[in-house]
Amino acid sequence: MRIRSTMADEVVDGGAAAVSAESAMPLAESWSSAASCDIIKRMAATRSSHAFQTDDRRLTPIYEKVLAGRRLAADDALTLYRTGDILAVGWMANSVRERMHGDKTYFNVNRHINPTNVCVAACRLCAFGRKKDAPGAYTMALDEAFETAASGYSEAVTEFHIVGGLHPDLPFQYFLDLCSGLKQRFPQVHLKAFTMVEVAYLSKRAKLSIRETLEQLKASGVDSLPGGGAEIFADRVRHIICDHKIDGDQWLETAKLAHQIGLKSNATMLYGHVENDEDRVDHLLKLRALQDETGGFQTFIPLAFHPDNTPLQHLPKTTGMLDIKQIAVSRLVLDNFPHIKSYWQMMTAKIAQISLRFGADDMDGTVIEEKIYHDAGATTPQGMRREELERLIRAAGREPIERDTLYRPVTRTETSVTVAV
Ligand code: V47
Repeated sequence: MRIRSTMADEVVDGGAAAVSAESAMPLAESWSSAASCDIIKRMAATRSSHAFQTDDRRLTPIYEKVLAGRRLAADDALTLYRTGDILAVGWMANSVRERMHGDKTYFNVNRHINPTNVCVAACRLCAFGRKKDAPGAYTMALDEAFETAASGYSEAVTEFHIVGGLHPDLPFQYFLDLCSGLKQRFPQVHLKAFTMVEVAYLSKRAKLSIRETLEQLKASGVDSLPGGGAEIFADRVRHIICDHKIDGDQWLETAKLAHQIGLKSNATMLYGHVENDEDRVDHLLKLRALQDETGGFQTFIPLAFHPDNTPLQHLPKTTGMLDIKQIAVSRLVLDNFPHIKSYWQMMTAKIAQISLRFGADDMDGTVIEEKIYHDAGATTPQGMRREELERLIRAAGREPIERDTLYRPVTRTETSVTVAV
């Protein structure tokens, strides 16, 4: 089959001139001058890039769907995972990314607060959680949590990212007081707090429904929820990596209730352990179906498994190829998710930077004090200055945009921080 990109190379001076995703469509047999003018106009209006090419014939129908803005099916997603042609998959993901966001690349200035690492769940994937009396177990008194929040504040943080273990004794009131206390002290900071797993656990401890739990958290100051705890929805995998957590359906149901009461959330997928391609596709399609229903997800964040110091430390680390492929497949399959985040803390800054041309439009934040990955062997720094993040984004040919948690642009001057509403 001929692809119009070949023709486009003929109509533009210098064969290196490029075609955008929009202009590279199947070649019509007759080529009118009006049509070619239209193409040239569109080419001028869009960024130049090289033409789509692949030796893997299985990718051609997927390419056609992507260009036409048609939804990919489970089989398409499997093919994307199984092809060796990472550049062709990246080309398609990048074309979608540029269609949605142009060069814009988002980051925020945030601080992580992990109030406790005490956790009843003992997930095999985790190096962070501790039993109550184990060495290294900690639980912050509320004042300590407020001090922790304040200690990164000189960076003019716009978000507190708050997650922790499932503590068997801390009362629900502790979490409500934590949020209301933070809001009182830092009224302009967005609280992105508690995974679906924590919400479900708190509801049990408080003997409230999930909806009531979410409503009380919202009333205490929670503005949105992070995407953690999703792991892989398939039961077979969950039994191995996180047996005592809520199951996939409960995670999705909790997210749905959060969205219904007006709380946005993110979604994650932990990959690179014992899951297979079918499990990953199943996970992505379940998220896509819920997003069709609620529209409440903002960002999808694929998380590469870090095995060090976990009971699964015999497993190898993910490769750069898989990390990049996962970003690209996520962008292509999750057509209704506004953002795909390449979390630099977990991917490394170098892979995260490259992924900005493979489908990602967000790098997460400056992040003060990350613990979960560093306990599991991450060797990235625990935080990055805003200037450095901006430099990495610019060096990828993208435009850095500081955002708040709801993706509103943040403008800074020497003396003020303004969020466009
Ligand atoms: O749910 C735990 C994962 C998640 C390991 O919403 C591990 O903006 C790799 O969800 N190797 C918590 N991953 C982090 C998280 C997150 C991170 C950044 C941004 C956002 C967001 C959310 O970390 C857990 C689990 O899936 N995790 N242990 C590990 N050894």
